Amino acid sequence: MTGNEALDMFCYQCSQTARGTGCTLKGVCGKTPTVHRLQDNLLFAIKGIAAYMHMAREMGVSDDEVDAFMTKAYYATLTNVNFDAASFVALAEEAGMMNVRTMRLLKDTHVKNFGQPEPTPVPTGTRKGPGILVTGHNLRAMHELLKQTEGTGVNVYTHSEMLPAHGYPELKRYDHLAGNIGKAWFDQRQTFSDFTGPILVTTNCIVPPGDAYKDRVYVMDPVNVEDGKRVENYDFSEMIKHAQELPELPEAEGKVTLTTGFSAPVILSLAPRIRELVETGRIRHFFLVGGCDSPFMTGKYFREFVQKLPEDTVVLTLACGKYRINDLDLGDIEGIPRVIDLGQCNDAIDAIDVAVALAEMFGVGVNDLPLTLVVSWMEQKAAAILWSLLALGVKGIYLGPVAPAWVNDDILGVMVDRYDIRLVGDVEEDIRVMLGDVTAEEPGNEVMGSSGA
Ligand code: SF4
Ligand code: SF3
Repeated sequence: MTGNEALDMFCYQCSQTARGTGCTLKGVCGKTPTVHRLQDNLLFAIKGIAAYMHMAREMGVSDDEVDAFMTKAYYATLTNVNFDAASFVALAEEAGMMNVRTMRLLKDTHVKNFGQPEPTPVPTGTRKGPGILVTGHNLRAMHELLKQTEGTGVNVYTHSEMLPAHGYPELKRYDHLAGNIGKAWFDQRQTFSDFTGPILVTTNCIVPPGDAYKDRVYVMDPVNVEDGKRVENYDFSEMIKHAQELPELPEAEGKVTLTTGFSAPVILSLAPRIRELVETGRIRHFFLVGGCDSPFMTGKYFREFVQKLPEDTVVLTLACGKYRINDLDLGDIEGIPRVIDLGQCNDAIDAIDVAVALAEMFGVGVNDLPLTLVVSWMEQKAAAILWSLLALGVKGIYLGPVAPAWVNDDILGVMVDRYDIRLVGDVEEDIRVMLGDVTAEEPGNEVMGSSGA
């Protein structure tokens, strides 16, 4: 049992709804709870694609194939259209492939406009003077802001998912792109209160602003909060003026220097070296540890997991989940860093490219590589990425910190049987299973849904 079945379903989208309030056991129309939950699953994946396609559109890119899929998929969830559970699993896989297409479009336009990311050290302190802190994923906003702040004396800092901006040549060439402040999105009440300048929120995640800083918060489409100052048409002049009027930031050294900017081409330029290190046993296993983060205590799993990995392992990471681990100094294996930051969540396309290229180099399938994915999820972009990985045939993904609440036993059965999905459990036992030191059937290594998490 998943423990998620307190309510079998809840649907109130049509006039037939039970008692005029909601269908909770089975639809008056005949919709089953599993179909209803799979419809929600599809809607969540669509929301993720929408977020990435919105970013691509901001860069001037759109795609008829993705648009047509979105229309078809939304329509499938309308009343009295589709009662077939299996077809919703197929639609979820199709959504996964559409998300692959969307992430690639987005990556290509980022590279075309800002250059191929390259490994870049990023300070985490502040420089004396006025500053603006930028969070979210919109790299075009960062580029426009850097252009408009050039020569004004206002420094620009990155927060959360904006960290990878430091790796792009066309963005890092601005000397006043001064560093990274804070960690994942959920630290923003504290981080934004402490920061004395304006804060620009370009995409999710925003937390409703606290009184200490809400008059310094600027939002841009699609982000909105009550009374938020809006930036229109990438015109940051009001915010820059505001920065010059607010108290300066102090000269302060950060506790760590982070490194970001490991694109797929950078990693694959090291492919012959990686091959040699794997074949001589000096690299035993690769892990992808990252994804969307949440403030739950259970998120501690991911840091502890990486800390306990043996020294002959390499960790790829991405998205805001990286902040659980990117301050760890794990050194390198003969020049190959042990923690490699691939970028934002949408840069999962680079992780896919790296895995496919390594599989080709070793002459095996992706599932035969010494590679395990340990993915954290929070919002619905992560659902889209999960379906991308499943649609590409990736098996044995470990998911955490909790099982999706929309999964019931029927869906769970498919997730486990077809995709071998697992839920993260005990750190040490998980590592032993992943490294092949123990099989999953032994006690303590349960498949998804059976660990009670
Ligand atoms: Fe109920 Fe079906 Fe209408 Fe949803 S679509 S409210 S399940 S009758
Ligand atoms: Fe994080 Fe919101 Fe999703 Fe782009 S900033 S990964 S949670």
